[in-house]
Amino acid sequence: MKKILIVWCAAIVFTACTDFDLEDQTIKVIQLPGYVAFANTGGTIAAINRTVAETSTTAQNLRIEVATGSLSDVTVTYSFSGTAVLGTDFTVTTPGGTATATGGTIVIRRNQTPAGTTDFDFVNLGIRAVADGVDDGDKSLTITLVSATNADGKMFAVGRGAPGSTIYLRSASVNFTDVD
Ligand SMILES: [Ca+2]
Ligand SMILES: [Ca+2]
Repeated sequence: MKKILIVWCAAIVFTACTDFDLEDQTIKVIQLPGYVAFANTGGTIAAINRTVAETSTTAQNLRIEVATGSLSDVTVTYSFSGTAVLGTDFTVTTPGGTATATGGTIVIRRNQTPAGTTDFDFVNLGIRAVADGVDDGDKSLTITLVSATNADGKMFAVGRGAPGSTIYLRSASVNFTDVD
C-alpha cells in the first residue's frame, strides 16, 4: 500500500511539472544579456562629456548602472585616459572601490542606490577637480568601463548596444579648465 501511495504521489509531482513547462506552452525563454554602462538622468544614450573649472569643489557624480539587474553585487573595472593625472588634477570619491593612476574598481550594490535605499542598481563614480595653483593648461579625463562581474561570477557586457554595432555609454569624460 505504501509503495502505491509513493508512486501515486510521484505521478502527481511529475504531472504538475510537465503541466507548467514553459516550452510545452510554446513560451520561448530567452536569457537577456546583462550589461553595465554609464547612465544619464532619464536614460538617454547621449554621450557624457562634462566640463568643470579645476577650482570646482563639487564632485561630478558619474552614474554607473546595471540596468538589467544582478543577483549579487557587481564589481566594475574602469580605466583612465587623457591628460589629467589622478592626485594632481582630480581625485576619486568612490564608495567601496579603489583607484590608481591608470584606473580602478567600483562596486554596484545589489538592489541599492548609493544612498542605500532599495531601488535600481547603480553607483556614482565621483570625480572631483583639484585646484593646483599652477598654470598647467586645460586637462581631459575619460573613464572607460573595462569589465564587470558579479559575486556569482556572471560577466556583464560593458556599454549599451548589440555586439558588432555602436556601443554607447561605455565611457564618460570630464574636462578640467585651468584657472591659473
Ligand atoms: Ca590642473
Ligand atoms: Ca591649474
